[in-house]
Parts: sequence; C-alpha cells; structure tokens
Amino acid sequence: MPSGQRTRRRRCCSPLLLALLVSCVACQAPPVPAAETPWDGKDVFIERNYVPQQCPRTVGSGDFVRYHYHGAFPDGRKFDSSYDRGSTFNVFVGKNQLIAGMDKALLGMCVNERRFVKIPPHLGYGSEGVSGVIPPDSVLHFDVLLIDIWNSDDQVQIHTYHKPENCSRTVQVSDFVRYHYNGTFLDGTLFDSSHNRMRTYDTYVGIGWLIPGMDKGLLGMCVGEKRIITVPPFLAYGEEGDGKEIPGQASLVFDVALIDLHNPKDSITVEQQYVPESCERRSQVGDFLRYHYNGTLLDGTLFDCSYSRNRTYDTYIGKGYVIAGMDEGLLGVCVGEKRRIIIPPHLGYGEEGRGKIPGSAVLVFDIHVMDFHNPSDSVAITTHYKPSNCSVLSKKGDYLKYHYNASLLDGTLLDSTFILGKTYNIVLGSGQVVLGMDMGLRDMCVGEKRTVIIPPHLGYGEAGVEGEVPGSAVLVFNIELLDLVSGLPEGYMFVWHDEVSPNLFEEIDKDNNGEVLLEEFSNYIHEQVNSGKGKLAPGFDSETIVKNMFTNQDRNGDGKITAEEFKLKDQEPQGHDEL
Ligand SMILES: *[C@@H]1O[C@H](CO)[C@@H](O)[C@H](O)[C@H]1NC(C)=O
Ligand SMILES: *[C@@H]1O[C@H](CO)[C@@H](O)[C@H](O)[C@H]1NC(C)=O
Ligand SMILES: *[C@@H]1O[C@H](CO)[C@@H](O)[C@H](O)[C@H]1NC(C)=O
Ligand SMILES: *[C@@H]1O[C@H](CO)[C@@H](O)[C@H](O)[C@H]1NC(C)=O
Ligand SMILES: *[C@@H]1O[C@H](CO)[C@@H](O)[C@H](O)[C@H]1NC(C)=O
Ligand SMILES: *[C@@H]1O[C@H](CO)[C@@H](O)[C@H](O)[C@H]1NC(C)=O
Ligand SMILES: [Ca+2]
Repeated sequence: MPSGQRTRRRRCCSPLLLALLVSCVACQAPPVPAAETPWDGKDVFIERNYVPQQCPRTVGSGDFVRYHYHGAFPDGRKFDSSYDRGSTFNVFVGKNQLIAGMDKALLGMCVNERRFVKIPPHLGYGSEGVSGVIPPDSVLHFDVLLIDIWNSDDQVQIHTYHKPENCSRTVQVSDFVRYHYNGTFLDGTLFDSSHNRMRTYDTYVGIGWLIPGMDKGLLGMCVGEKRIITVPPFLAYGEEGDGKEIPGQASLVFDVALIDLHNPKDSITVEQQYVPESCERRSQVGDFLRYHYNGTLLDGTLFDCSYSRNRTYDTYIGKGYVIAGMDEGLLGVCVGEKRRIIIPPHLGYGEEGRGKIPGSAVLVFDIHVMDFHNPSDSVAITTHYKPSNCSVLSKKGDYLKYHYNASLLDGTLLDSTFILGKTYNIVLGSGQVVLGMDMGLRDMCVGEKRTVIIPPHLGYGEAGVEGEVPGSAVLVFNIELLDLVSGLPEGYMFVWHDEVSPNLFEEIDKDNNGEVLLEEFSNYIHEQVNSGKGKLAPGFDSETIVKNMFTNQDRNGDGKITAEEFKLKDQEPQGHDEL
C-alpha cells in the first residue's frame, strides 16, 4: 500500500515544531541548525532521538528488520502501535513492502536506535488514505525503535574475544561439547542462559542437534575460548520462533565459553611428563599401584587430588577397580614416572558424572607413580658384591649381624643402621624380621652386599607401620652382612661337639642326691659351653634357653629333674627342643 501520489504541499505542521520556531524567534537565538529548520514536508523528516554508542551495523535497503513503532497524527491522536500488539513489526526494507516514507526512514538505523519520523502524505498513504484509519492526505508521525536487522545474504558471524594460550584441539563435526552461554537478541535482551540452570549446555556439534547457526558457529573453537556467535533467524528458529521466548524472525546472539570437548570415538591420551632414566619394570595388568594424582577438568577446575588426603591412591590395575580410562592409562608406567592421562567421559564417569565431576566431562589426571608390585612377586635379590671366598652361606638358625638402609621405591629413606651406628642382629628364620627380609638374608656370606626388594605381602602388608611405612608399600633394603655365627641344627638349642657322656644324669647331679635343681643344671650347661664341649643356639639369651631346657625335663613341674624324668632328644617320643 505504498503511495507514489503527489499531493498538495504544506498541509500541516507539527505543533511541536511551530512551538520551537516561535520560542527561538522570541529569544533571538543564533541561526538554528539544519535539523531544526522548518519542515517543508517534501521529504521524510527524521530526528534521531537515541543512537547507541555501539552500532556495528545499520539498516540498508534489502535488509529485514524488526521494529517497534508508535504511529500518530500530528495532533497526537494514535492510529496504530506495535506495542499494543505486543510484538514487533517485521518486514524487508526497500522492497516496497512499506510506505515509501517508512522505507526511507529506516535506512541507516542502528539496533536500539530511536527515531522520530514525520512522513508527508505523498510518501505515506496519499490522498486516498486508509479507509477508517488514515484520512486522505494525512501526515504521519512515527516513533520507531529498531530491534533487529539481518539480511538473507548473512552468514553466521563469529567474533572470538578470548583465545587461550594453548589450543591443541578444536571443535570438529561430531564432537561432543559442554559450554556456557548467554543468549540475547540483537538489542541485548537476554532470552536464555546456561548459568540460570547452573550447568553447562552439553551437545553434539554439526550433526543437527543444534540450530544450524550454532552447529556452524561452534566449529573450530578450543576449550577456554570465548566467542560471540551471531545467528540470523533463517539459521536459528526462523519465521516461527521457538514458540516460547524467541519470536519469529529473530537474530540471536550467543556469548559462548567452551568448557569441555571430546569425541565419542576418543580413546585416552597419555602424555609422558617424566620417565626415570632407569626403568627396569613397567606396570602390567594385575599389578598393584600406589600413586599420587591431581584430577582436573579441561577448564582447569580441580575436582580431586590425593595430596589433600596425605596418602597415595592404591589400586590393582587392569581389573576394573578404577574407571576404564585410568585402568588403561596406568599400564606401562615405571616407578617414579609422571604422566598426564586425559580420559573422555565414556571411559570416565559417563553422562552421569560423580561428585564434583559433571556429566560428560573429560578428566585430566596428572599422576605420579610411587611404587607398584604384583601379588605374585617374591623377594628380588640383587647382589652387588660377593667376597671371593664365599663358602659359608647363611641358613636358618644362624645368628647374623648386618647393616642396612631401608627405603621406599621412590627413594624415601625409612630406616638405617648407619644412623643407629650399630649392626642389626637376628637369628635367621626365627621370625624376628618380616618374611621378605628373612628370605633376602638367606644364602649370604659375610662381606656380601645385596639389594633386597620386598613386596608388601612379604613386608608390612596393607596396613604398613603407622607413621613409618605406608600401607602396601614395596620396601628396598640395601644390606651388608658383617658377621655370621652358625646356628644349631633345626630343633636344637644346645648341642655337644663330641659324644655325649653315657652317665649324663649322674654328671649333672653333682651332689648325687638323685635330683637336679635349676642351679645345678645351669652350672653344668654353662660348663660345657665354656670348656668348648657344647654349644648353645646363638642369638638368644643363654639363661632363657637353659631355663626352657630345664622346664622341659622337669616333666611334673616340681622344680627338680629326676633320673626317670631325664631324657635326651633322641629318646623323646616327639621332638622337644632340648638336649
Ligand atoms: C601451554 O603449553 C606449553 C607447552 O605444552 C606449556 O609449557 C604451558 O605451560 C602451557 N600454558 C598453559 C597456560 O597451559
Ligand atoms: C554470561 O553471563 C554471566 C552472568 O552475567 C557471565 O558471568 C558470563 O561471563 C557470561 N558469558 C558466558 C559465556 O557465560
Ligand atoms: C597432611 O599432612 C600435613 C603435614 O604433615 C598436615 O598438616 C595435614 O593436616 C595432613 N592432612 C591430612 C588430611 O591428614
Ligand atoms: C599436583 O599439584 C600440586 C600442587 O599444584 C603439585 O605440587 C604436584 O606436583 C601435582 N602432582 C602431579 C602428579 O602433577
Ligand atoms: C675368607 O673370608 C673370611 C671371612 O669370611 C676372611 O676373614 C678371610 O680373610 C678370607 N680369606 C681369603 C683368603 O680371602
Ligand atoms: C647406607 O647409606 C649410607 C649413607 O649413604 C652408606 O654409607 C652405607 O654404605 C649404606 N649401607 C648399606 C648397607 O648400603
Ligand atoms: Ca621333677
């Protein structure tokens, strides 16, 4: 209904403008600026009431606009208003879809700009007017507020305003992303925000889960990047809008911060950060590992770390005790190694997440391996030095004096005779040391130096030693054997070097009263030892041994041994320890 009709000029004037004119004349003001010269009614009159500071784009011919307007006659009577309908007027500019005056009036406008416009009848509805609404030859006043502009040639516009230092991976088609966003219209009105829901928006990219503009606008983004993605309505919700917050033909502006990124085809990524020079053994399925870790999300948020608990995380690997990605990432490590293991959610905590870990989150574990062993491990012995005449080897019952330094696999010193300044002395095979140590001290000769590695099941077990040895820790002993006193045959605490006297009882029973008291017995045994005829088991308190021997012979417990009670070991029905 645009009108090209020429009509009589100068039909009416705005009362407001007349008033201005009068007042200016009255006050003898300097020459009035061009905009304030009286309107001759030949062309559209435009007054820019508000122009926003930011104006990235102005209306051109062929653009599609959404605007609000209030239309009135010069006397102030309203003839139409978009506000009354509660929705913007949506139309192409410069395509004769508007009255000529409005097509002109909108040109050059910014979003959020407000214009007061006067349209003469020949650029409005002419001498015909609009039946019942606009009388013939009406000048029309419009108060116009521009809400939205786009053009059918528009593409998705991407403006990156923050890019992280490191960007090793960017969003590709079929990736899964988690991001925060604020969605606004071009005029700045917020229509949606992930922050209101207190969680990221999680979706696949490029496969039609999103509006086409977002499917495209997220491509090439890296975690930590922030972008403004401006989407014209034909790549968003189109003519209909979404039926809720988003009206038809609305351009959308998404302020997006990418938090997380993976592809469902991803496996874990392992970045070795430190591998010790000597690495004789690498972890395998079934090994038991102790490690420290920091667990973060891709955006750097720490969700868990072992350090805060002051103890390592201990687990079997490759057996499903930990998340699949960790089970895999912990294979092939050396003791002392540091690695970063990046785990996609399908190998982590999945769509559900857990605790501080959001659903579908990629996990980054920085791990430091303290030690590992296998439950089938025995003691590992490495001999560093062996004397040339190594003929006497340690065996069960021998009394040993040795020096040692004990440490963990990571080198932490636990204990040392070097610090104590004296040897450690034990009877081998008597349960005075942990089983692994007992094994590690066998078949050793004086002067020999060894390293003995003891797995926890042959050491201090899962419990460890409070404040000294961590639970499930592998122990490393460096040992030097200094002295060895051969023990007695198994089961004996005292032996004769020569034949045993046939009248043994009578020899012991010095006063010949037919009874042997402890004192008599003790004197006799010590005499044998001192004269080199007999030998007590080394490494034990001799008084204790003698007392035990006496008690064993004093079968009725009356404190005396009689000839009937007295027996040698080979006469015993089943092994007593003595004689
Ligand atoms: C970026 O990567 C380099 C090399 O991988 C690393 O040294 C640096 O710390 C990284 N910077 C950030 C901010 O992560
Ligand atoms: C969205 O708005 C919130 C709250 O105003 C702000 O903290 C955040 O940085 C904005 N941008 C994104 C991408 O979330
Ligand atoms: C960890 O150890 C440090 C220093 O030994 C101590 O201050 C802290 O309280 C401990 N934390 C826990 C959780 O045991
Ligand atoms: C974990 O973080 C702490 C503190 O930043 C750091 O000292 C430690 O080396 C980190 N551990 C690993 C395995 O990266
Ligand atoms: C043999 O070893 C013993 C210690 O076990 C040592 O006292 C002796 O000197 C050695 N003899 C020779 C010939 O090396
Ligand atoms: C223990 O460590 C000390 C100091 O490093 C060293 O001198 C000594 O030879 C070590 N002892 C053994 C048995 O390895
Ligand atoms: Ca008796």
